[in-house]
Amino acid sequence: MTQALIVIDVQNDFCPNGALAVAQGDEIVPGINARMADFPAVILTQDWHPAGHSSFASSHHGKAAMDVIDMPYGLQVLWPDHCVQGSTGAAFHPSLRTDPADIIIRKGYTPSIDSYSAFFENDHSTPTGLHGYLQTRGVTHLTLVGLATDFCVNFSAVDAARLGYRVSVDLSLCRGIDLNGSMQTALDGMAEAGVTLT
Ligand code: VGL
Ligand code: ZN
Repeated sequence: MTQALIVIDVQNDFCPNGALAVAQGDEIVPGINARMADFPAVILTQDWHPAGHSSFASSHHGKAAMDVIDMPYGLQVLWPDHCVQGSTGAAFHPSLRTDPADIIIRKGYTPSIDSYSAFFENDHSTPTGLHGYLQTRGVTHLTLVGLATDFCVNFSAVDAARLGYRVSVDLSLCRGIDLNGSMQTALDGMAEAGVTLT
């Protein structure tokens, strides 16, 4: 059994004053830093969109942030412009320790598809490569922490459980957006998928 810590999207745009700020998103940074030493493998993910990405409300005429539209791969929430490649908003929170990371997985770079999950884009079929990486390293058990609980942490945890990993989400080191009840839906969905919530 090999354990990995997967730190989801602890980036400036998801922290207070960021473009898609998650309340108290920065509070979890010291606790995440402290946990890194407990794991033989540490993986960071980074939301990494090209300018004009299709998940941005600004890319759709007449649409506003938090509107929901139908995309070829299903429903998509439209977000404020965030985590644009190379921007300060896309950078990791300045206090997050990045040196212990073995690999940084970027996602959301395909212009026409969003990617909440660290494993697959939102079409649920285009892989990010993380599964192959974990398999070749023999990782079987995952602990997920980060932002946002109800979007990227949730989608990553459910995909990981479906791929056969033993998955736990440390909710004390996550913070959520909670859009129209999305937090409860996410907690129920993770539990249903067999994710351990601690
Ligand atoms: C996320 C919305 C859009 C997240 C990323 O990291 O949870 N949410 N892009
Ligand atoms: Zn995004």
